[in-house]
Amino acid sequence: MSVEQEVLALREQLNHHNYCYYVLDNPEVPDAEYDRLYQQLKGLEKEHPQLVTADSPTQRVGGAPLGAFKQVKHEMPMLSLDNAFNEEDMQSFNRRVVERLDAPAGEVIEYACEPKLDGIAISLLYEEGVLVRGATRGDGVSGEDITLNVRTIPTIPLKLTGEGYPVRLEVRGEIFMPKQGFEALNARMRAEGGKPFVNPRNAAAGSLRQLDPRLTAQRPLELCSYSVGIVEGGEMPAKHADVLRQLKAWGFKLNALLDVVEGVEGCINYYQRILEQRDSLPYEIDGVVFKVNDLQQQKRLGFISRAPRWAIAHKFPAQEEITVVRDVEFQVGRTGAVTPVARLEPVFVGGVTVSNATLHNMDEIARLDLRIGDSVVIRRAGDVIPQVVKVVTERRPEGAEPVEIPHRCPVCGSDVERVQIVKRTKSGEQATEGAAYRCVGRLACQAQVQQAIIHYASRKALEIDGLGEKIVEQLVELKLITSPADLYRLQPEQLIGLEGFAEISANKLCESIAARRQVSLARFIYGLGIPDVGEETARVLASKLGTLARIRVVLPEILTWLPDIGREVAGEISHFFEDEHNAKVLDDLLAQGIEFADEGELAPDLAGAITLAELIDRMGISGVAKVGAQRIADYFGDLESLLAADLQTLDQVPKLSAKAINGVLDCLDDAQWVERIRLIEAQLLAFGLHWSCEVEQGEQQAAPLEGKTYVLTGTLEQMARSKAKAALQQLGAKVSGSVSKKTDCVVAGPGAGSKLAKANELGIPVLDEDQFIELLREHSIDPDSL
Ligand code: D41
Repeated sequence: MSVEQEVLALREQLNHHNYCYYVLDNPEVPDAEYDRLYQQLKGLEKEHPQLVTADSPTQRVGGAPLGAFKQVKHEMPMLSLDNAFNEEDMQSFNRRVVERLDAPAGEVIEYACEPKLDGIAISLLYEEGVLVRGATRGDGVSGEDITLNVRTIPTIPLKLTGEGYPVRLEVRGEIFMPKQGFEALNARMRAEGGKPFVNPRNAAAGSLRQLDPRLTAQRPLELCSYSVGIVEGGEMPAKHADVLRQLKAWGFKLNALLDVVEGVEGCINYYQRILEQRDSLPYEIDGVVFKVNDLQQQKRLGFISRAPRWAIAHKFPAQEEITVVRDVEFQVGRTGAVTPVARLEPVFVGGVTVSNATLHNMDEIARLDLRIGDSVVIRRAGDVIPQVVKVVTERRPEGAEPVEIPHRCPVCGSDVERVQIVKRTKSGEQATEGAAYRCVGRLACQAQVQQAIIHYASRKALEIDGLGEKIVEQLVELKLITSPADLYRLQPEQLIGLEGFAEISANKLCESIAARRQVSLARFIYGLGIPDVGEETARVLASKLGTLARIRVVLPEILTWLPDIGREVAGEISHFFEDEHNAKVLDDLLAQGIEFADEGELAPDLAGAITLAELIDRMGISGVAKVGAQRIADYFGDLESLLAADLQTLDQVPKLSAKAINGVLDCLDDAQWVERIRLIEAQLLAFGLHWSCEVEQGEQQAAPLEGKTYVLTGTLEQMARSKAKAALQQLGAKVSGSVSKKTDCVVAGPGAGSKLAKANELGIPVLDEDQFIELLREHSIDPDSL
């Protein structure tokens, strides 16, 4: 096969796999196979640059960044869509269609139905099946040339597949960003200190407007085609839905919700069906579009001004509306977090009337530049809490007051303190998420007591039947309870007479509280309301550590061994249990007879996962990451040997960088650090764990020197030190860099110094080189073969 043929064959395969992946949602080969073919093609194209064509799958991202987009005039104007907002509008649309077509009485019109994606309308021009131009719809008459950007979108074919496509074909569609990609993009923007996008539509628009196509390529964009414009030198099907299906055969993704219905009833039915699915769809839609399916009929209907008479968009209730912020108030949560809430002029958005919206924290207010009296855009998508997405600064009234954090808690009057929220990214560096404020009032703060008890009694925690928010509010208000432990002391007489309580209901509540003295450890931990500890983390703590006693004392470093517990969460957990007030409440709860049905041992997988290398990795030694930690652990074998290390011994750790050696030495000099690591080891021992577990996992179980620790010192004359070490390891011995009580034997060559002296001092057996070689021979190792 010639190189040309090979290149063509690779392109054909890659295009085929792309089609299976993006259009059919059914990949034929694993990603690795695709990557292999792709790299192969890239390699050939590099060797033979004359064979590179614009429609090659390798050429999606290319071209120098532009200075500005060129204007392009659409050969056929891109029409706009009329809107219907209710059933009545739909009925009159249908009536107009029927009358214009002069359809015989009783004949129903066939409509194609599509979701109306919330994105950016574009035009794609294909000549001889090759994408030659992509442009925005603009005002429908002319738009911007965004060819380089649309080429980066994987669901847009650079070359049409199959056959029978017209010589010139213009495909029109909507470019959108799926919800998941949008959330991920915004998370990335926030982490990088950038301004997040208000909604997926703005994110799609912003991504397409990048002058550097390499930036567009990093954005999760997709295309959904909805019609064709220019068709020259070829035929298209006679029905709209079939046109879209034909486009699928040529390489465009077909929306799975496309349907064909009979008459306006069918349309109204479709509208309801899609509305119900709206929140669960992976992309945002703002309505559905109905089109007369028969293209012949479409032609007869024509259009008025810019909109076709044969199509209409039936809009869903808006998810964004404008309203006015009357005030900003501060709420106090169960952990004392003081968070701002916007009190709004009531507004109907996303299907409900909204009068409050969360503002998260003070940084969010600063980012929005929100003042009291401002007009704001409120967004309520799906079931999420309404958000303030932006301030309409143009409508700001004169003298609008900025929002200030109160110095005193609005509930209890205690001081409000500022705490920095620090989030760690995957790569380990810290990103400041912003400033949070906390009321220091604790027990004195009714809001905190109340929220803590509501949480304790809630369904996912202790699940105390009949103890709802309203009742807790009353009990706290009347000072009948000030902590979850007080619940168990409540007497029916205290309840009788409270709103909604008579004798029977009072007895019943006390009984259901008493019945919850027996609880699973996980529910109880969750119920404590430790910041950042949700159900899943509570389950992990309970199942891995087994007992409340261990959970109460576990060191944060050890917590980070547990799945999904990072340093912040570990810190929150330790902080919670160290707190005196929390300790009192906890003791009180236990004194009230709380019992755990399921306390047990430390999880065996946790015991197996804890290694010296991982401990070293967690000790924050500068210059030492995972690999370095492993090397240090392999060399020293136990903590005592590491703590006894000096520059000389560290220098012998294979491949340990100078920076890492210095980092270790600094730590060894730091009494606090040494104390900390000893404390951790002591706790691990108390939990019944020891480093020996990492050796037991090895394969050398039957090895003759298993469990023995050897130290090599001085110069060996008959073999290299590395070979001596390898031989010992082969026999199952650990080779350590320093002599301690745990050393079993020292091999000393000429020039041995302090280590030999120490061995003699501790009474440890010492072998010279000849005796060492004898030992190897005894165990069938030929020193000459090493
Ligand atoms: O999903 C959409 N946003 C969508 C937009 C759609 N499914 N169909 C559409 N059909 C048309 C006509 C009937 C004019 C071919 C459209 C649009 N137009 C459209 N999008 C933006 C302006 C017009």
